[in-house]
Amino acid sequence: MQQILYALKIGIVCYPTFGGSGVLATELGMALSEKGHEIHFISYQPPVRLNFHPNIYYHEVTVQHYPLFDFPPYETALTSTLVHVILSNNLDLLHVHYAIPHASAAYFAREIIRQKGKDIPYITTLHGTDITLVGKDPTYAPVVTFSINQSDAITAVSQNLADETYKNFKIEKDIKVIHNFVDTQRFQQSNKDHFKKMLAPNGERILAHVSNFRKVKRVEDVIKMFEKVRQQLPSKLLMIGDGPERQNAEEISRHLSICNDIRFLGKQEQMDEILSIADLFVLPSQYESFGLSALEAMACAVPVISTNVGGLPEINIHGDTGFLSDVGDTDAMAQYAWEILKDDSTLQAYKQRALAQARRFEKKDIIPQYETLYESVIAKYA
Ligand code: GMT
Repeated sequence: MQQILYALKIGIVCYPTFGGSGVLATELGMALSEKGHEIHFISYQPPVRLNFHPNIYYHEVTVQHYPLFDFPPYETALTSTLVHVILSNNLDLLHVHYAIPHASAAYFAREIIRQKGKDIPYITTLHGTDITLVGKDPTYAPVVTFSINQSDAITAVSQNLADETYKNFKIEKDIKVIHNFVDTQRFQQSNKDHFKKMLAPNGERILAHVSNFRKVKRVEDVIKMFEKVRQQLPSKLLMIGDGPERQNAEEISRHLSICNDIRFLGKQEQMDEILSIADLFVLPSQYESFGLSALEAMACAVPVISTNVGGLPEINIHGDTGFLSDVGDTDAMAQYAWEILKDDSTLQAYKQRALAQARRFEKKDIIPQYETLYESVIAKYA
């Protein structure tokens, strides 16, 4: 990747778990560190995808427990950690991913630091449920609105999410759309034929789903559409990830007597290897601000069947890289799966187009957009 003119010291606040916002924040931090920036991750656990790099630091937020606290004050602990990290490392900028509670903690930290005679801007990147599900709930909305508006810059991971934010909150600033990205060097199709033969010994097609198995992902629909697909085509399904809906999905697959063709793999780190053996990726979500998992699948040359909601139409092109269907329409999803999987030459064409589309969201093209934004925000404080 192209090297930079001057290195910044950037604090990145994110969730450390398998959720898309944490994954994106971690990939961004690692890419920036490779370009020479000094990156300080601040979270309550090391982010799952975080690898060692000399330019990367990790600061853990520790919450003190006390018998009075039914709800330990994470936001206060995070704010205090931010103050310590900013001052002791002389950070130039904070970049928080997922508004709740990171944007309000950043706001509070900025104000505390200001009292000490130092200025530090913060940028908030909106990821999805911080706006569409959780953020607009009256329990959180006033604080979310205030802390987004106070940000020195706001970004959203898709045009749809920017539009939803304007619709649901009184936003007084410009929201810059910076799409999520994929590292096509790491996420690429590799030869894993030996795995494929073990999982699909008779040449069955392999479908895959990756998520955190929350309600919004509608994992039940993956099982329902798969039941229809396997009536037309010998096929297997890989269910990757874990979350509240996993048990329900397993029960449905037993009830439909198709559990022998479905593997629940739990949380996995070598996603590129698993995606390398997939023929089709299925993402039937109720809402998806972007669908990073679908983009990673496309980078491994896997076409996608997704719903037509949120930012999904910005990455999955109907009839080209896969298909879009209405939420819950598992008949249409199964029909579209047949369209893609019916013969090898059709499948190959979809695979090539999915890969070409993923290359439009290349890491090396998106990272400079963040760097330009950082520089413009810091320049305002100079
Ligand atoms: O619910 C999730 O999928 C996790 C969530 C998160 O913030 O951790 O993901 C959101 O951010 C991802 C990265 O920007 C997007 O790719 C996902 O589409 C988005 N999820 C939703 O909007 C439901």
